[in-house]
Amino acid sequence: MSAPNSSYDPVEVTPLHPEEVDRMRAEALAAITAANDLGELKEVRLAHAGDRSPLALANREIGALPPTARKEAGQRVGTARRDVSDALKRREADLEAERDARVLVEEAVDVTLPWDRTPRGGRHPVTTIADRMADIFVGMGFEVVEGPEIEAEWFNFDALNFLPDHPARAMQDTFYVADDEGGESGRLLRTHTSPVQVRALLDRELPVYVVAPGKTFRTDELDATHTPVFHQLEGLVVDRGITMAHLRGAMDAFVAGMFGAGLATRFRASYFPFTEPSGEVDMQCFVCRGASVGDPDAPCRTCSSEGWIELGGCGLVNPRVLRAAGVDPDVYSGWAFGVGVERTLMFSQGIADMRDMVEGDVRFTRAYGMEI
Ligand code: FA5
Repeated sequence: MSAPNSSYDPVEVTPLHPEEVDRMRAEALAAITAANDLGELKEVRLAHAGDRSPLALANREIGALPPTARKEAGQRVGTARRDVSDALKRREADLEAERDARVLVEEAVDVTLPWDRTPRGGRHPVTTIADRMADIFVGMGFEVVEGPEIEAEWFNFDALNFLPDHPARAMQDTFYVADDEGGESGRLLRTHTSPVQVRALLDRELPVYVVAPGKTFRTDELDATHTPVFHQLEGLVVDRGITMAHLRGAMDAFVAGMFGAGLATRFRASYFPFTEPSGEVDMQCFVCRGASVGDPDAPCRTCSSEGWIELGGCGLVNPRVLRAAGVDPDVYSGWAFGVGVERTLMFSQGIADMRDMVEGDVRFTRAYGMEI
């Protein structure tokens, strides 16, 4: 029978030897202090506090000791492991604080730097004013319609009562579109927005209340008051019992909407093949309100001291146009007008030269703001 193993000495288990535990603890604390960043600290944690670390392995040996020796060895290893764990926490907090301070400096944003080196674009003032002009009619219940820029000659001229050899065709110098062999194609770049009148009448039920903004083309030379590519706003009403009085009322509302209340309008006789009678509509000058007329001491640049500004052409829709669009002129009548958008922008903003509008220099456009 063997005697109880009462002479077992725990210090003989090498990893639990006090100096050995102190050495492991000291090594761990030195490694923690030497870790320069959170990445290194992670490795140190694995090596000195992980499941396979010397102190964790020593801890496992405690179970092999006799019960009387376990307490002391357990306290020794436990204290060493707690010291290492506390040191890890402190070092981690320090390294995190260092990292945060560094990030604040390295990733600082200089809010005084220019935020966008590419200047923002904006809508061209011609587009903006065309929208504003059309919006006044939208406010009165009109619909905005469009037509093609490459148009059939029939819509641009024939349906609008421009007879084939009538000199009126020469009133609007035309870009014709050639067919594949260079011959006549029957198509052209529309010289005005009036062909949209006929398209609108053919496309929809009566009554018709429409405005048609759009691009138009004429073989005019580019100069201070002309451009070969420009814009017009067309207006058309066809309903029962429409008279010149309705046209006048619409023009008054348009002028009030664009330039403010209280400005008079006037009609002057004119000629367009597609309206009868035809007129030019003028508005009272919104700058001098007529005060500059005959007063050499107070000249007005906006109206050239004439007191009136020409808006565009207008009239009652010629019954021939109504017939071409399948509308019975004995039942229906209508009015139409056409205004130049560039000209409206010129006089409303005091622009002296139309070339500024087409040359694409952003310094011109920018002056009108970045309305989008
Ligand atoms: C016409 O084009 C008619 N269709 C207007 C009309 C519509 C009359 C409906 C009656 C009823 P006119 O050729 O006058 O008309 O041109 C109208 C406006 O377009 C002119 O007042 C002018 O402001 C503008 N315009 C004409 N040619 C040019 C051009 N080359 N450059 C810039 N604007 C132009």
